[in-house]
Amino acid sequence: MTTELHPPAGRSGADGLRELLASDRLLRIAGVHDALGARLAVSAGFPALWSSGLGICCSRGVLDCSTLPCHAFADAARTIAQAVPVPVLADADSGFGGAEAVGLAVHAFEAAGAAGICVEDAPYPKRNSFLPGEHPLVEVADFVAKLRAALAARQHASFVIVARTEALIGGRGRDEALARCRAYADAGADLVIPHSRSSSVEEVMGVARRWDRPVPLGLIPTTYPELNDRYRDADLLAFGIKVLIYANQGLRAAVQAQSSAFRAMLDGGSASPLESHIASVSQVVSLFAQPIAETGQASDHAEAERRGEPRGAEAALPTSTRASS
Ligand code: SPV
Ligand code: MG
Repeated sequence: MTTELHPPAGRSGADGLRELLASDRLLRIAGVHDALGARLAVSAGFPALWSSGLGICCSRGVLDCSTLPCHAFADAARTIAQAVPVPVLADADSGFGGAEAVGLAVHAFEAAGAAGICVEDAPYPKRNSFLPGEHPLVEVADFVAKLRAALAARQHASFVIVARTEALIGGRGRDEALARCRAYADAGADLVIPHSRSSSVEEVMGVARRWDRPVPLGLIPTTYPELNDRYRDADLLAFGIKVLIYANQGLRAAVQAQSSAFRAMLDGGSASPLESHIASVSQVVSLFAQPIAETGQASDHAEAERRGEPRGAEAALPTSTRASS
């Protein structure tokens, strides 16, 4: 266990994210929207975080439809980045406007300490990908112009620009999703995400199987959680898939746990049956009693990830029972 008080320069910023992207391991990123979620995810072993637009909006009681301004997303990313010594990839929706607005967003997120942003090819204002109804897209040339503006606005060349296409969400099919991924990779995106809300993993894999660019692909397996039951890490890497973003599983776990707890207390007229199922106050307080790097957990996990060693709970398993990768 390391005794360092602070992560080495670069590990938690854009250089750190680039280092993780360059490793030959699949990078798993957890979605969070505040410092508490960030601490929990990093303590569990996640080497990088996604600051989730959906989570940020839910935590403020608004719909994930460009309801909040860029600075609210950047402030949330700053809070998350300051809480943990790992890189934060910030959800920047559809860029908060046109090409000029996305340039300003890059400045805001860089200043907030994010390692990079993800911009999607929905128009502004956007609508959360899981809302029913129409999901229009901006023209490819317009989104490429936006991406170029984002790339040109960076103060540091290592700041990561991720392009996400909503083509599958909008029902445009795999051919268009693939064409858009190619156009965004060719325009200079560091990572390209074909987003899907199909319950079948085959929708995105139909795109990934035809991937023919050196730029890595990322997936957000929200509606197709069986991805890792169907494909080993090594298989995903062979298709060019380098990143999995578990964008909202933490949020959904919290919703479920809190709803059950609140109901149980009122139904039973007592908090007593809950006690053995919930964290103690001292556990909660101790989460923030010292910088997380002091515990060595986050940096140990990130280090293990880089060295290709097992992470988190997996490290506690006998070698023979660990998932192959
Ligand atoms: C988010 O976390 O806000 C995302 C991912 O964009 S999702 O909600 O799954 O579309
Ligand atoms: Mg989002």
